[in-house]
Amino acid sequence: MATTPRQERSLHELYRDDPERADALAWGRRGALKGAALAAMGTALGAAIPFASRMPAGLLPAALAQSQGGPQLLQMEGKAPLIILGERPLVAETPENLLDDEVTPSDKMFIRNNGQIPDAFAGDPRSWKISVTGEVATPLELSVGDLAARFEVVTRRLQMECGGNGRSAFAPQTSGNQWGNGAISCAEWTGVRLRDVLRAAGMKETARFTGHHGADSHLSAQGEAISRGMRIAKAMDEDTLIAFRVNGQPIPHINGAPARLVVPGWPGSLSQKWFTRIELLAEPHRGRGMGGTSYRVPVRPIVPGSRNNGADFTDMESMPVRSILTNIAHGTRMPAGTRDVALRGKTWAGDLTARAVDVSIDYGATWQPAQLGAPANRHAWQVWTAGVRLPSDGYFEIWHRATDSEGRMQPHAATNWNPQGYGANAISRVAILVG
Ligand SMILES: Nc1nc2c(c(=O)[nH]1)N[C@H]1C(S)=C(S)[C@@H](COP(=O)(O)O)O[C@H]1N2
Ligand SMILES: [Mo]
Repeated sequence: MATTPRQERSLHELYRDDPERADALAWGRRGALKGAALAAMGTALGAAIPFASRMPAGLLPAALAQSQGGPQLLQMEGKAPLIILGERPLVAETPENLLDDEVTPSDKMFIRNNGQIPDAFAGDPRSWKISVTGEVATPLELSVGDLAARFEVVTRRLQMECGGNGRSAFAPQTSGNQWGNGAISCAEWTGVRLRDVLRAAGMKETARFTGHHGADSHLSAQGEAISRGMRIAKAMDEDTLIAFRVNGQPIPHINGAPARLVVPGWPGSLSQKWFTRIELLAEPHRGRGMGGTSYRVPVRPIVPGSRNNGADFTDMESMPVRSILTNIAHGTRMPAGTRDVALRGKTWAGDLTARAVDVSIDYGATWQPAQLGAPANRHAWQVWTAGVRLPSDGYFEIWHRATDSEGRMQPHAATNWNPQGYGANAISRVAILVG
């Protein structure tokens, strides 16, 4: 196998499109890396691969999975250089190595829009109005100022994670933004509890679901950009907030100012930005982004790549366990002779917590436990740290894998494939090169 750029790319493409054939070509039938393929890969990576004998068959080395040509970076006032995944609507991911702060600064919060970005509210933010309608005794219309005056104002560190986080791990590729693991933040949100507001409106017995509305319209200008809803139990969770400040400051416009819902641990799409109204419903909400295959996952697995109308799917609720490495970027080059490497990252698990994180430098043949911190409060992520010792210079992959409080572990590959790509929480692999 020659090592022209063209051939490196085709190995990359082959792994993506036909991993079995790529495997046969690169590794041979017994799973031993063929000499020529190893040489090709070594050249492509520019280094020896000390643990090559432990590389599982069928696995594209993480370094080759890096996107060609480098990402396009966001240039927006008040925002860090996030990775642009889409321009219309604007979608931008936070690289894992920008998520090293324990509390995510507002400029590093990812951006996910489904429609047009509304104009910034010109009035006093305290005069922004939110209404409560539907299955209530007294429909309410309250300003942000009223909310803050009438109800207890609380501050919590809360996860915000897109339902599609991790989507790029699915094979075959699904529709939707190809997120890595950076559609996550854990900022300090200030607001009132949604449940206090719903109770003040006099919820009826028949109120079993919510429907959320915001001020942004669809790209076509027809209807709302997105309008999702959830079971009433989540609306009554003490951590579900109507937030009007983040990290002690006004919310950035792009993240939903003057007020937004924060529904931590569940798909971010429930956390309505530019929030204007919540309705209480006897039946599941039917807004844009509900039903079919939207934010829904198979109850029984379907054939990857197959068509399905989602009729037997279930709404995605608590997000699955995940971990990120935040102090070393994918593709980092370290000086020759580096042996001890300190690792630091985050882990979270929707409504649950993580009970363990393990790390491996030999493609998962052996694992060692990381030290795991406690969450600052429920629905906040946890910090993990570990130290690994490398045997030599060369190409390594750092794998990290979290286990949730109910014993579920991140799988080796994304599971429960679904057409719109939700719930991919495969083990992450970060490539480093020493020397
Ligand atoms: N009004 C409105 N709210 C919205 C969206 C939107 O497009 N419009 N996107 C949702 C989705 S899919 C996600 S993941 C989160 C992202 O919030 P962020 O852009 O502040 O990170 O907002 C949610 N709330
Ligand atoms: Mo999302």
